[in-house]
Amino acid sequence: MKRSNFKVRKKNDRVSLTEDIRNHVIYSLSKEVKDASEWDAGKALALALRDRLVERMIETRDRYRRVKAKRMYYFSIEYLLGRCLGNNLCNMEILDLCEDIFKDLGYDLDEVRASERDPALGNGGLGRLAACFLDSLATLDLPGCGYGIHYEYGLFRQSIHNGYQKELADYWMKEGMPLQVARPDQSVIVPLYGRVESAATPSGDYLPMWVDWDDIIGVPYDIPVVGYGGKTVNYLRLFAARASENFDMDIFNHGDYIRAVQRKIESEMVSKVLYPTESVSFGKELRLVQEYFLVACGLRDITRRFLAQNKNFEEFADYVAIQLNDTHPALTVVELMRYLVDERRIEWDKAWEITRATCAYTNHTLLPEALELWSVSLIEKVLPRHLQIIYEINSRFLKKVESKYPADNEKLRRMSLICEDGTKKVRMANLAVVGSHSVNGVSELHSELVKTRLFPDFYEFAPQKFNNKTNGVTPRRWMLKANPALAALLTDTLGKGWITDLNELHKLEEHINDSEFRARFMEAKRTNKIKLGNFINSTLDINIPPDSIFDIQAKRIHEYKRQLLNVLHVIHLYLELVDNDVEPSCSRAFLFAGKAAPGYWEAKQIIKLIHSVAKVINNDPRAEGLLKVAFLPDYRVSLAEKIVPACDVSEQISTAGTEASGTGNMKFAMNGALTVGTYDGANIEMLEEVGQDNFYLFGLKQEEVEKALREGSYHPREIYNHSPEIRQVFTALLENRFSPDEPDLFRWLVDKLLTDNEQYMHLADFKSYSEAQKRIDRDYAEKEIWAAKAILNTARMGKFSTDRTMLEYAEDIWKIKAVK
Ligand code: 26W
Repeated sequence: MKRSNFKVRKKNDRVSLTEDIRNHVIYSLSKEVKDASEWDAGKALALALRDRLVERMIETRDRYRRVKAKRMYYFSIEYLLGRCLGNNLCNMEILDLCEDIFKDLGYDLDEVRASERDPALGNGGLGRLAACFLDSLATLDLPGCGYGIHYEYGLFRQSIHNGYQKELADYWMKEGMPLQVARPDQSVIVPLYGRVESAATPSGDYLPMWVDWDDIIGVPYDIPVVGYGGKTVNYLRLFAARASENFDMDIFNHGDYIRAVQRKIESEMVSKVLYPTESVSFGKELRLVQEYFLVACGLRDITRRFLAQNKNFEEFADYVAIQLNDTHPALTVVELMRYLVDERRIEWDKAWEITRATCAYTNHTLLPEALELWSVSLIEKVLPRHLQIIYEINSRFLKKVESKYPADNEKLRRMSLICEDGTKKVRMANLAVVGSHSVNGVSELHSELVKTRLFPDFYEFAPQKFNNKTNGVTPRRWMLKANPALAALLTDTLGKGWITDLNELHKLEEHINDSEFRARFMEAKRTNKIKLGNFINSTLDINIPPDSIFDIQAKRIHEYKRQLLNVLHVIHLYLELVDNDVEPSCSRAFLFAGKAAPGYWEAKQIIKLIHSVAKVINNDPRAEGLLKVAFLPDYRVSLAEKIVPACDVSEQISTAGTEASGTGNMKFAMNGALTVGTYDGANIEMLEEVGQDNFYLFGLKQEEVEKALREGSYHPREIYNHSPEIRQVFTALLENRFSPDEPDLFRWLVDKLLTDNEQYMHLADFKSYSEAQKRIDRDYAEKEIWAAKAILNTARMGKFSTDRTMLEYAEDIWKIKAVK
């Protein structure tokens, strides 16, 4: 490997940037400067930015190579990036300058930024977390890059018709993606299907041969990831599937050339579309192929890079760490074993040691229906050699278990990688646990439940593997970029340190009693509320007074997240007002946003319910100035950036023991919202930071939920019988007050919530939820008290920066170091 010492040449001053923008208009877009539209100028700016990012990416790579740095590769089937232009300019610290330059050229950079499509290559929390991690890794100069799939279609766009969700295709690259760099020269070949032929080495050892496989090409596209300050630029490498030029010779020889080509082209389906479901395992062949495609491309890329610097695979784990983002890339364990054993001819035990030292696994969900199982017959068809290896891993593992617990067949059955009830299936979570040296959950509570509820046998067997890494979010996107009004006040008050050391926010506490500071803080909030109010007014024609409480629940629609509990309470407030003449003491706007998985009927009905309730309340003059309800369609990162800064009350109301962590909760709180929330996920740790007085806690605790459901002692009908409030709400629903044209539309939900042992225990928490809401009304009415609480929330959110999270992973799991 030749040593190089690459120098960054492009400057970030006004003259150089303006010159480069002009040059790109001419040489990249082939236009005269006078003919360039605003959109052309935006594209030219993106290209000028890309020049700078690419230079720094090369410099960063050089720097890592010079010290032979150990690198971390984040394997994730999803990345929810959000818009890139503004974020990159922000991290390069040239956003204001570029706004100025655009003004001089007669354009509006804000409009250009607003026209960028969100790359939505993810569903929700897990994908967004991955994107925040990448930002922090680069900001901390840590050698860590992302690997994923270059989906042609991202998560569907949501449109609403008559209150119902409709899905639209998301062809996110319609206008191109100027920041990405294609790297066809680094393409890799991925084999699939075929069969295994047994053979033997000359010395008589078993030598399996994977033959007659079909192949797909993986073409990498790099998206530069710039850290704050612009020094380190890592990358997110996304692989697109391309047909190889090898035909299926059988078909070809039969003279059917077109069909042979067609077969090839179908292989490009692999990276066509992101699966839009986040809580059920689907068992579809295409998804399995996607998962393998990611793993195979990623590992080929990593081993090529490793071999360029080092030939000794015994040292592999000294240079490579792979983090499995949930079980979707769990085949990494098997593919790495196949590579080491079959291709590098390393003996099994050594290969196993290397594999386990390399891989680490993060679990992101407690819902049993979301745990991945793949049928043995499907794996055998798609990856015949891998199935053999899975069986071998399993039999060696079970021998170890058996020697520790002789004759405990039940235990063996539970810990096996193969589930034998019904058709045989591979348990991907067991595979990920067995093949990793570290297994972590994403909040304190979740990590405890990973040990006790999900993997108790594995925890008993190897307790040292299990650990917690509480999630975070990046303050660069979620404060600096999304909330310029607050960011300016923070920088004015504390200097710029908070941007890269969020614990600096603690110093705000000194200013809580300063009435001028309080006024400025609440003024920033008001600015953001007015902005969001205008947006809602112009898009939905709903008028929201800026002085009302902005109460927001924005997240995927799922029964466990209990949007229903929120709606029931809204209905309750409305009925109090119109039937019982009790006015709420504060005006409130209840805002909802979120997508439902296309096949999730209940979630789609919940969206309909919210719209139906909104229609009645917003059109009732008696509720004018007191209650408003709005559903903001097409929730995505760019919409979240508008919503989050404007929030007063953040709804984090999942049934205790169901939300692994939550990260929206953190975004809202750092921007000065107060949380009404259950004792669940990272809410608990947020509460610990801000204290009981600054968090509206309600509801059953996880142990209480678990106990009731285990014993079958939850009888919602008894609660209903004793609660005039709930009866009034249900009666209104059954009398079709919110569905006058569609009788019985919401009967299902009354029935469901009244069913014994209803899984998410909505009614059990109704009363304490409603009391927490009353406390909010009381506190909000005292402007000064509320301001102090809001400031304290921002001041105490330092822990929830992904900078902290990444440093913990780097030190405890990956053993990687910053390369400055
Ligand atoms: C197999 C289908 C499938 C797809 C995605 C099952 C499960 C998932 C994800 C694990 C769901 C997910 O996004 N989990 C969320 O991860 C966040 C980041 O750690 C947490 O903050 C959320 O609480 C958790 O729901």
